[in-house]
Amino acid sequence: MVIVGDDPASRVYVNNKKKACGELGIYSEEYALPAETTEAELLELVERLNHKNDINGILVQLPLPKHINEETIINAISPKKDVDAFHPVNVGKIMIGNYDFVPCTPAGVMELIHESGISVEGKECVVVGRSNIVGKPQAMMLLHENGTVTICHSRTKNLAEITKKADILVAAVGKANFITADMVKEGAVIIDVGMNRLPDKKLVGDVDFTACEKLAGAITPVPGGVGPMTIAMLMKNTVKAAILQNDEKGAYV
Ligand code: L34
Repeated sequence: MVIVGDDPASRVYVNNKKKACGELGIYSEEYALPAETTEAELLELVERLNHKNDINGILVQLPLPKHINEETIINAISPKKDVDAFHPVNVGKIMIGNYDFVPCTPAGVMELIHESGISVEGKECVVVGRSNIVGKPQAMMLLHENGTVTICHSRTKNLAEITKKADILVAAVGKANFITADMVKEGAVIIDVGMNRLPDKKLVGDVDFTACEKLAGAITPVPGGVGPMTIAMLMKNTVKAAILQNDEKGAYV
């Protein structure tokens, strides 16, 4: 795990990831670099980790400081060690539907859906948000399970009209209380990917939980919903990376 700078939210997430590794018996190293770290220095570290034999997975926590180009860094991570599934090679595989690494947050959402006994097939699925980390891969994963998928974003007209049709609604916007009860169909499955810190330090998602809970068929809370699932999926990818890399060396047959 590589963390650059001192964003308090990133600190919490990385600590949670470290803790999960410890609980599962996965060896982990943390590289906490100062905010002034240059892109060249970070690239050098990534390159070193690419070649480090006792490391099977590399995760560079986002966001990075503004002077570092995130795409440049992601492109430098070996696709075989890319446990976030952010490298273009892995993103491409997700698009095709034949992939080694699941994108952690969208996969966590899918796991919640499956574990709740909900089928995606033929459902109206609406994803609000089109980020490379969540919105886009989320839409793909719902599509692979035969959902009818709509992606909404900041330029979408008549947003509420579209979200109101959703059987499965995934909110990944980054704005507290963005999804209100009047935007939701009765009985809908509402999955809240948002992670917003209010001025009073309270952590909330993108969904007005109290109001939407009354309507929803199923709903995820924040905290204690998608966040911990993201970490669980990261652990899954890390184990997979280790198995694949050991396979290559002929250790597993
Ligand atoms: N490279 N950067 C990279 N990979 C990722 O997968 C992430 N993400 C997102 C931000 N940047 C990243 C995460 O890890 C978001 N994210 C993440 C991970 C864990 C939690 C939240 C976001 C989490 O543990 N949430 C807890 C509460 C945490 C708190 O108290 O602040 C929860 O219960 O939702």
